[in-house]
Amino acid sequence: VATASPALQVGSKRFTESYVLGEIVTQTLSRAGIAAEHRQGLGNTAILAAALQKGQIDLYPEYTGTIVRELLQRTAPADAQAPLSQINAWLAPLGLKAAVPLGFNNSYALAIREADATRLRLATLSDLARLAPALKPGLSHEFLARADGWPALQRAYGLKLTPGAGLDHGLAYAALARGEVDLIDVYTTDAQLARQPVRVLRDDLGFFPRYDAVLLMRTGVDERPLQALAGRLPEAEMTRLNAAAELDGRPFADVARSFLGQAAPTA
Ligand code: PBE
Repeated sequence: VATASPALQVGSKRFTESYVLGEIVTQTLSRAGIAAEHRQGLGNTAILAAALQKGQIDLYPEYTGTIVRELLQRTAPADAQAPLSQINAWLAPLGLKAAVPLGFNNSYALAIREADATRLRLATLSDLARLAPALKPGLSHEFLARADGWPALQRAYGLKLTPGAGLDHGLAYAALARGEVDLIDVYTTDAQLARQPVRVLRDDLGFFPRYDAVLLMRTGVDERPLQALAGRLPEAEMTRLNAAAELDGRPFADVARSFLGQAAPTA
């Protein structure tokens, strides 16, 4: 049996935004006088959720739709709209709770090169199904496998495309720009969306749930020192922080520090 670590263990997934948020959470705890360590980029959602339930980490940044569809495996359409109180009622038997809604939604979406979108007149995911263009999808590993990912999306829209091998999300935009693939899954707060000529196809059937960013934690963790972060990250602000880390190459800790510097003076 492992002894409880004195410092709170903050986890993050392996993509830019998760690292940035993990740093913001860790620094917020430290500034409140609570010992905290950031276990960076531990893996995908399944790995983080398992680490949390085993007590290897105490909290990590997560998204409501991911909790409902992937962790809780709730597939009913209405469940995607569940308020945090309902999500917490479902999480309680697992010894978990979600708190501190950060203020933005980061959804999955599919995107193609702007030139293809114009040439093929594609604006929505229904267009993609109806026109059945010969596009080669290059989708991220997690999206290919998730309950709210490719297989269910393909069924919902009747998409007749066959994805190739999974790729790392961090490399998807470059692969799209080079023409190695024609269709990628994106995260709507990705910094690259504003820097590259890509078109995000509208989810006209409303397949994707909301993915509001929250902090997922073990029930015993006190969220009060983190409450100051609630609503502090509108979507544009999160995208700006993602750009600082990913496009300007600033270290995650620096990005978090300058964000927190605005509101929370160092103790
Ligand atoms: N998301 C959208 C995913 C990745 C893209 C943020 C909801 C997640 O980490 O669950």
